[in-house]
This record gives sequence, structure tokens and C-alpha cells, in this order.
Amino acid sequence: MNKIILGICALLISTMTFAANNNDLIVQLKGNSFSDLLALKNMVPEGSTIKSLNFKNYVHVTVPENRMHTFSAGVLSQQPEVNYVQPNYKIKLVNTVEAQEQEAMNPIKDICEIFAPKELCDIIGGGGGGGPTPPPGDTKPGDNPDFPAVVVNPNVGSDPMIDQQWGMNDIEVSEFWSENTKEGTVESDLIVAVIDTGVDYTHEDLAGNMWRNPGEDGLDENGNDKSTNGIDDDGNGYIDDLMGWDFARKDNKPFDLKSGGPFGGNPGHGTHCAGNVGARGGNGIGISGVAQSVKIMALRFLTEDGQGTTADAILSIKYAVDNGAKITSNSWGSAGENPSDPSGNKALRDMIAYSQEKGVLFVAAAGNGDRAGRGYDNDTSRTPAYPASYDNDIIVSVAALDERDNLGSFSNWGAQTVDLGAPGVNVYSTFPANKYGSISGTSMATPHVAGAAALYWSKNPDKTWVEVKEALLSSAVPISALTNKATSNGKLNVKSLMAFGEASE
Ligand SMILES: [Ca+2]
Ligand SMILES: [Ca+2]
Ligand SMILES: [Ca+2]
Repeated sequence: MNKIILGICALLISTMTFAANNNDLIVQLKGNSFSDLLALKNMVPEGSTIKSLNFKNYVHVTVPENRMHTFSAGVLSQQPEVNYVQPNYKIKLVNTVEAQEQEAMNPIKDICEIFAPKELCDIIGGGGGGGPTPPPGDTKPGDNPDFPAVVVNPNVGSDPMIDQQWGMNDIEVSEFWSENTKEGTVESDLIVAVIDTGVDYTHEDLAGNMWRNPGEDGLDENGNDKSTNGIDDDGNGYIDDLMGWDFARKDNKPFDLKSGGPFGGNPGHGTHCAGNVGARGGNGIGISGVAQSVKIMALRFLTEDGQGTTADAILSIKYAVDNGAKITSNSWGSAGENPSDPSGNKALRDMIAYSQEKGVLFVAAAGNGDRAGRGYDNDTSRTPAYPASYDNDIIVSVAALDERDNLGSFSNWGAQTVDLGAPGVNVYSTFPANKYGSISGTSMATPHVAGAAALYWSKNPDKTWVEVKEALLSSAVPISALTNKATSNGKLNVKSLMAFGEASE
């Protein structure tokens, strides 16, 4: 009886997966020979596009809408050459869509404070004038600035806006800096990939800490700039990828395009995250990241509307892992997966397993709650935040805390699935066009942990990812707000992190 019910359930789930008759799919072939691809080509309608994801025989298949009546994803999945078929699940900037949905239900100011610059919230919340106002200075495709020349970072001392960064005091990293700066700022070549909406790589407080791909930097044999010569100088499959790649627009300029204001758009999310990972410290400008001299690799796969796809997330993570990043900071979530289907979004899970195989730490936002903006338990929810809640060990899932050690009202938690808390309410950081401002979210907590991991790993380069994760969690300071709500029961503390393991042996 039970077996029969289970069987029916399984059938329903596999049918449901394709119920929308999705024309945007990720297909895993059993082989990757020419004949396998040819076989796939013959299985999909004429006019379909097939693009390799350069990973475990995965390909991205798009079937033209007007040919969908001749196509069945379910039938495709049964073909002998095909191992697995799944939708190319949509991916969102953590917050954006939820915020749109909240708009009708919550006081506008409350919503605004979750994700919009504070000064903008004040304008909106001030009332009187209709709907949300787009922020000034929207940037559009085509506005991507050229790469800056190599920036020499002056060591002139304090960062003038440091007092706005309550979180840096809270995690006791500033104490580490002051000890550290006696000997001058330690330069680190450790690479953190910010996989997001892009980064304003020209920002005055970020440009000096941007990763520069050594294979695309400098002059080629003809005396031309390798980053603009139109040649894939390092043969990594990407032309002129000096600072990363834009997988959404498929070009070499992963610039953070702003658009649409707080409701549904990107307020400069990736640039804000990058600032907390590693805005240049001690340069007399702006703020400081947790890691003051890290290398930030910019990988853009979320558009200015805050939207992306699983296929582009996979390509982004693969790029980070294959091009030298040790840590990825992931403030985004995938949507539409069925938690009762253990193979849901197998392609993304496989990619994160690859990150683990290569020892690249995957720091992820625990998620910003339900449609009403209330945080929930990722352990028990029917819609846990992904990828933060996948069971890959390499994932460090981060909840958001406020200045008084409370869990942000929007922040998800999970005794099994969330690892620790970090500053995520009213977090001050960099915005595009040399601007700065505060926003809130588990998106903002995540880069604090990524930056802390970078500091620790820079100091202890021989540690494995297992040891780095253990150090992060073991050194977390217990707080009541996270008791039985995170695997560490605590919050990030850089001072004890940097001291971790020093007393023993
Ligand atoms: Ca290249
Ligand atoms: Ca080139
Ligand atoms: Ca600075």
C-alpha cells in the first residue's frame, strides 16, 4: 500500500516538474561525444538552441515557443542518450521579488528598510507622493565603463566612513586591523568571487582590490592591451576577461547596472556585497571591507532586474572555481524547486559539489523570509532557501543580525541548515558611482562571512576548506537569538576566528 502511494507520488512529482511544459531546460547527456550531441539535436525541435555548460555533459536547451506543441521534456528524459532533464530554474537576487509581493501588504517604509538605501527609504517613507520613485542614476546596458588602469593603493590610514559600519565593530575585525596595521596592511592575493549583479569595478574604494586576471592583463606580443585585444590570451574560453565575466549579457564587463528602484530592480546589490567583502581598507577613502586587501572577482549573472537562471549560475561558479577563487559569496536564491524531489536542480547541486571537490568555499545567504517578509525555518519549511539549504558540506549558510544581536525579522534560520549569523540589518557599504549607503538582508550578512574566511585563509594558506569552515563555526560567539537556530548557535567573530587554533599544538 505504502509502496503504491509512494510510486504515485513519484510519478506526480516527475509529471509536475514538466507540467508547465517548460521550453528552457538543462539536460545531462550520458556522453559528450559528437554523436551524443547529434542525437540530442535530433531529439529536440528544429530551431532549438543547445549550449554546453562545459560541465559533466550538461547542456542548456531552449526550444522555440512555437515548436513546443511538438515537444515533450518528459519524453526527452526517457531517451537512452539522456541521463537527466530539469527546468532551467529561475534565480533571483535575494529579496527582489519578495519585496514586490510585499508591497501591497506592508507599510512601504518597512519593506524599504529591508533592501533599499536608507536615504531612499526616507524619501519614500516620507509619504505624500504616490508610488516608489526610481533611484537616481539608473544605469543601462551600454553604460559599462572601461576597466580602470592598475590602481596603486595608498596606505594613508583610516577610512573616513568607518563609523557608519557598526558591523565591523560587532565582529571585532577592526581590532584585528589595528593590530595588523602596525606593520602596514598585509597584501593578500586570495580571490573572493562575488557572484551577483556585477560590481562597479571603477568604484574609488573597490578598484584597487579588484582581481585582475594575469592572463588578460598587460600587453600582448604585438604591444596591444590584452584586456581589449579581442583575443582569449589565457585560453580559458573567455575573451578579454580581465576582472571576471558577465554571464547575463555575455560580455567581459561584469559592471553592476542599476535599475528600477527598490521594487523589483537592482539597487547596486553586487557592489554593496563586494564592499563588505573587501572594500580597500586604510586608503583614506570610504569604508573598509572585512578583508582589507583581498582580490574581488566580479561574476555577473543577475540582471539589472535582479533575475538570472540556473544555467548562468552554473557557468559563474565554474568560472570562479577554474580561475583561482578560493571563496564565492552568493547572495541569491533559486526558485521553483520542489523540496520533496531530492534531485531537484541536480545541475546546480552537482556544480556546488564540484566547488567542494576543488575546495572552494561556498558562502550563501540563508534567505529573507516569506512573502510577508517574515523569516522562517529552512529546516522545516516546504520552501527552504536554495542553494543555502542544499546539503553540500562546502556551503556556509548565513543569517542576518542587527546591532543588538537580534535576528533580522526577515532572516531565515535553521538548526541544521543555517551555520552562523553576521551583520545584516542597516549595513553600510559601497554603491555604484562612488556612492555609499545602507541596506539590509541576509545578502549583506553573507559577504561579511566571505570576507572573514578570506582573512583567515590569507593568514593560514595551508588550511583546507574543512578547516576554514570549522574555524568559522567554532569561533562563532553564541547568542540567544541563534540558540538552536544555527549549527554554531552563534555569530561571526573575527577576533576569535583569527586566534582559532593558535593555542593548541
Ligand atoms: Ca580569457
Ligand atoms: Ca585578451
Ligand atoms: Ca577604504
